[in-house]
Amino acid sequence: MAETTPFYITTAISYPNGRPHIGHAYEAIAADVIARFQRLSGRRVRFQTGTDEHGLKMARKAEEQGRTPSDLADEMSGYFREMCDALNVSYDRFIRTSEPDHHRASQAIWQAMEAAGDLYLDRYEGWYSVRDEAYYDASELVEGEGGEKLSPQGTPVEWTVEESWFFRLSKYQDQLLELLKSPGFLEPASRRNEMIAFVEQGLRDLSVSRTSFDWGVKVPGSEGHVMYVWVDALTNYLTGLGYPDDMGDMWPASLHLIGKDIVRFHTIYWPAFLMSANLPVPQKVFGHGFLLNRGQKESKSLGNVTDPLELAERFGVDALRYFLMREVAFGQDGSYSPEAIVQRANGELGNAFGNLAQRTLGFIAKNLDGYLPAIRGHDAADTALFESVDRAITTEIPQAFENLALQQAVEAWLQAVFACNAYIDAQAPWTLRKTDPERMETVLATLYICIAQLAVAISPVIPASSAKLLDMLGVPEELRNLEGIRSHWYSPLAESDYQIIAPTPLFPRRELPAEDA
Ligand code: ME8
Repeated sequence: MAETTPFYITTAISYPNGRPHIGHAYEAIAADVIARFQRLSGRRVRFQTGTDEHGLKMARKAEEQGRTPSDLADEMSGYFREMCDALNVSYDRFIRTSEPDHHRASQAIWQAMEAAGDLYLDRYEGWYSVRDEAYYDASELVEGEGGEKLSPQGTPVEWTVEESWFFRLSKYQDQLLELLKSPGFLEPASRRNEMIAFVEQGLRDLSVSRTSFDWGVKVPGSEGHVMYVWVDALTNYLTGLGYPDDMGDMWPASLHLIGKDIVRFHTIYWPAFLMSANLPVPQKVFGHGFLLNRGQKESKSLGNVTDPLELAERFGVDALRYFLMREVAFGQDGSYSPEAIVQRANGELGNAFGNLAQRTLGFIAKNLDGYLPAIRGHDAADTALFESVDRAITTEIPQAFENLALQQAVEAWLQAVFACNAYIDAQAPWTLRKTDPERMETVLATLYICIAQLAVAISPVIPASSAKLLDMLGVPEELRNLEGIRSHWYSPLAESDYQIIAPTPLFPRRELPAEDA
């Protein structure tokens, strides 16, 4: 049955070598919006996020701070989880790769790759970037300003010579090319060409274990080797479903949502590991863009690193969520600033939607004692409004969400909100109150229905505010989904003795603090 189709969505798991930044918040929020939309459409959703705790980057950061990697991971991972909770990210599991079930899953996939004859012992000699936790071919390196060698991501690389297990990546070249070329696997399509070119130039086998440090998952039966951190990190997606035990029907994942810098790991290495272990590959990988602070990358040296929770506290969780989805074309890079957040929050959430709800509910509370208005026959203006809201909630918004065009989904919603505003101005219920009180009631009822529908449709983006509004409207929980809100729920509710109390503002006006004004 369509209602129970499973949908498994994951974010990247973050390196807890520092506190979360705005890019982490952006990815978690985007994934949450998609997960909530899928639940709203009646799908059975599983949503996983977490922290990627092994590897040299973590080991070195801990050493710098004179503590153990596990102590560093415990502290920092806690901040990532706190961030998700504070931003209302509705994950089913927050995974930490240091957990025992994850070690077990990683060792199991290793053994499956070994059984397939895809692992062999050799010696690695080449370049490694600790910041990216990635091996690079000499031909990929670029020159820095001081003549030093840098990875294509601009991070330092070091020459590494070590005994290592290798994975026969080269064996999967043709299968990977076919996968990368299959429509829908890697989106946005603009990221595809780069990956195809990388595979076409010939894949070299991948070093998949390290012997110079021990902070990682132990390679089964191979003393002194820990797995290359990306082998265990990628396996988190299986761990969360119970691998190597029965994973139910959630695998393959419907969507791995990740940033554009880690597409190679997810669309080349990961599918190859899965093919080797004889497991299906994910249905889709989406590489979103980067979020910039007033057009600049955030960095400690520039002193512009923003704490996402501070932004949420200043502007409101839903305002931040709304801004990020509304401002940035999903897939492309985007920029944020306090002014831009305040402008969208005040203009679109506060004035356009919040005021519409406030005026309508306030009017009902004041003039009808809070009793829901009766409908006494709709005219053409009402029908036209119903049609535009219906088009938005049945077609435009769901299609855009389904296609991961998150910004377009919000725009379609906003257009429908504008249509309601134009309607209330044209119908002027405050005038009808004196001239035609019956028509006034129909107008208010029309608005009431549309507002409830729009509150449900935008709930993936602003879940807490939508719920608060639906509570004030008195819309029962079971109707708060795309199917339910289109049913004929209004008349029974209007005939009940439900009474609206004076509404409280949903989106308090935000001012810019002096330092940002
Ligand atoms: O890459 N804007 O972890 P990570 C948007 N542990 N997204 C950003 C961003 C920015 N400014 N900066 C980073 C890792 N990201 C690995 C993943 S998955 C098996 C292992 C995104 O903490 C980045 O692209 O460096 C990635 O998707 C996520 O944040 C975590 O980055």
